[in-house]
Amino acid sequence: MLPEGDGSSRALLVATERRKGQASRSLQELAQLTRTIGLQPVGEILQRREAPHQRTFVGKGRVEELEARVAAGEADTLIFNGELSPRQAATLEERVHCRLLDRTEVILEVFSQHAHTAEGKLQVELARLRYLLPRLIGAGKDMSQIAGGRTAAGMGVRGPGETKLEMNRRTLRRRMRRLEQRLAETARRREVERGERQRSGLPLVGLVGYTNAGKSSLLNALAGEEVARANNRLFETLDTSIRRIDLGRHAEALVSDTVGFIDRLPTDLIAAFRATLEETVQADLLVEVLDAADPLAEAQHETVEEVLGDLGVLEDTPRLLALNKWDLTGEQRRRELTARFPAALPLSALTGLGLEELREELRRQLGLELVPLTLHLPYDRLELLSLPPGLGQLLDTRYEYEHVVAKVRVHPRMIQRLRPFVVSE
Ligand SMILES: Nc1nc2c(ncn2[C@@H]2O[C@H](COP(=O)(O)OP(=O)(O)OP(=O)(O)O)[C@@H](O)[C@H]2O)c(=O)[nH]1
Ligand SMILES: [Mg+2]
Repeated sequence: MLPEGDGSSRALLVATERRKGQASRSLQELAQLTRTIGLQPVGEILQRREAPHQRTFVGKGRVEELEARVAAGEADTLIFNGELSPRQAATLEERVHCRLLDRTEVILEVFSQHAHTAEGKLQVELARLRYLLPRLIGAGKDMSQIAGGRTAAGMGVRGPGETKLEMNRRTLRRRMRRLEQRLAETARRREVERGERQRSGLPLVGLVGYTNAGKSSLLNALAGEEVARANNRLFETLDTSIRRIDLGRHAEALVSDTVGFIDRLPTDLIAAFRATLEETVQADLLVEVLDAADPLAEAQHETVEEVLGDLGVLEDTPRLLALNKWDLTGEQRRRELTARFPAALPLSALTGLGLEELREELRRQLGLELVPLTLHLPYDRLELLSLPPGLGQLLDTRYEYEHVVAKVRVHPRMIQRLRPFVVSE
């Protein structure tokens, strides 16, 4: 494990960029991720080049600089803003004698610190092992260290031979199969729960968005109570929580909150979290929560689109864009965002601005606007008056000799069933 939050470990961030300024946002994000796992970013080494160097990520001169700065005690950890190939990791480990992490490992570490449920923990461990397997270079490590990531000092020193390495790989693969089986069991449980949800007849709205955009805050604001932990940390939420939400005018929907996305989300993580995310992407409608106060909101929107595409979200799933944290934006930025996203809803989970409009838009897009009807119901069909919650509402009844005159407001999908008894719409 990495040291917890004391900030005593000093990290140098290492990045390459093709054009000047291109990596600046991504480096800021890396610094934030670094602090999230309890390390202190103390400096950056940025090299302009077409692509990371094949063996050493940065060029020869920069590697020498890294060696010198580490030797001078400036930092005890190097964090690379990309994914180190097994070969790069091995070469760098021979050259620079300190702990090396790449962006993927940092994100994996954040995830593992934030995984609270059994399923979340299994998913993170599986993602870690998938990352580790091709990088295992066979020093005689015990499995607990291996599962902790390629972070233990001295790891990467070539081991006594292939046999030990093969044995480690086998053990790792066995553990991965075990994890996959257990995840498959939780997936079956989910399937059952999903069935129950479908029987409730309520539509499912999935909140998606970049990490820290305010998804959990929005769910809490809609629910009117704290149902999901919201925090100014990246990847605060890793599990899916679903709540029944009152959309006003007697309409209801289930709303789910889930793990946030980030630029270059490691593919192993997407794979491991597929079950959790699938729940969301099968929603009847997706609300993309965008942090309007972030100067790079547009880029984050692109990332979210990409990840949704990777997850196989259907083009025809209705989408709604919510420009959250509107309370933090200035006039100029508001104009820019409204011009760029004309159909989006400005809102603030914090102040409640725009929530009524969001509810109304959800009702409209989900077809939950209730339709008023007058019915003449025969006495042997009175059970039809027990309208499922969220799907209808009984306004008035008058008992007459041959039938009951009932005034109702119902969801469009109830109309078919009531059709034979409708006298006026
Ligand atoms: N000013 C302001 N702050 C907000 C608003 N919505 C959320 N925040 C803050 O933004 C931070 C992130 O909010 P979360 O709700 O945890 O974000 P999230 O999208 O669930 O993040 P992850 O679970 O990490 O992906 C918290 O500190 C919130 O208090 C808003 O409308 N206005
Ligand atoms: Mg959250």
